Amino acid sequence: MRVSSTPVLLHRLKSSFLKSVGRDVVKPTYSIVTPGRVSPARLVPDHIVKPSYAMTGELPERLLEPEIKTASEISGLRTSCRLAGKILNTVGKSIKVGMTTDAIDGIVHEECIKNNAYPSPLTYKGFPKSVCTSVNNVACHGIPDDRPLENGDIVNVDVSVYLCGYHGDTSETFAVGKVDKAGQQLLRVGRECLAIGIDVCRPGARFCDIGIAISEHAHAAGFTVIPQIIGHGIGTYFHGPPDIFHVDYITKETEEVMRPGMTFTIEPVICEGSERYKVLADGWTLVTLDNSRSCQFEHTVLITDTGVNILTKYIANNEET
Ligand SMILES: [Co+2]
Repeated sequence: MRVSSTPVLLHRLKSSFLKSVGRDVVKPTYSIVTPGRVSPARLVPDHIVKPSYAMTGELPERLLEPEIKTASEISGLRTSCRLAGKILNTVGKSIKVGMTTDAIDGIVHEECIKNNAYPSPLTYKGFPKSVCTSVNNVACHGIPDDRPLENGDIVNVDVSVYLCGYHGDTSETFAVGKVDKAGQQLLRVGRECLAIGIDVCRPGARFCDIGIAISEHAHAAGFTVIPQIIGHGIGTYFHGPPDIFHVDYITKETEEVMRPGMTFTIEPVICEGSERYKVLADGWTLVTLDNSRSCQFEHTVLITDTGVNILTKYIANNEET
C-alpha cells in the first residue's frame, strides 16, 4: 500500500530503466482488466479494536527513523503477521475460476473479524475495501469488484491486518486455472525476487542491498521492477521508515544499515513489459501503461541478532497458535 513520490528517484532511474525495456510484448493471452462495480464497504463490529485512522481518519505522525522494537513489541507484531499469513493461505486455497475479487474481499474481511482483527486497508487514506486484489495488468492497489476471475488470470491478494495494536502485511500472486507459460515464468521470478531480497537481510546489510539483488535477478530474467512501489517499516503504524526500494537506488538513506529489532516489508512488483504505470481515476488502481502483466509477493520481516525472520510466513501445523 505504498507508492514513493520521491521526485529524485523518478529522475535518476529514468535513463537506466528505460533502457531495460527491450522486450516486445507479444499478443496477450490474458484479459486486460478494467475496474468493475465496487460493493459497499463491509462492516466491522464494535468489539474489534481499530487503528486510529479508522476512527478519526487521521494517520499517526510518521516516525523519523526506523524503529528498533523491543521483545514485547516484536511479540505483538509476530501475532498480527502470523494471522495475515494464515488468512492469505486461506484465500489462496479458495481462489478459483468464476469467483469475483469482491468474494475474496468477503473472505479476508470475515477471517479478520473471526480472529478479532481489523482489515488494515479498510478506510486507510480512504481505501474502500478490506483487501487489495490486483489482476493481470493491474500492478497493485486494485479494488475488489464484481469481475469474475477468468481461467488464465493472475491475481495478487495483499492482506494486511491490525491485531494486538500491530499491523501485519503480506501478499502473494496466485494463478487462476491454467496460466500461460510466460505468466508462469513471471510468477516464478516474482517469487524468487522476494526470496532473494529477504536473503540479503541481516544486521549490517544496507537497505539498498535488497533492491540491488532483486532488480539484478528480475533483469536477468528479462523482467522489470516498478521503482516507485516500495516496502516500508511496520509496527503500530501501517507504513513508516525505512523505505525499502526494490531497484538499484543508492542514497544516504538507503545506505543505512539494518539492525536487530527492525521490522519492514519487502514487496517488489515485477513486470513482464515496461515498468511504467498510471493510477486510474479511482485514485488507487495502478495499471501498467503497456497492459502487460505484473506480479507482487510480499513478506513482513524482522532483523534478528544473526539474520532475518519472516514474520508473515505461513506455517501449516501452527494454525491455532
Ligand atoms: Co506492504
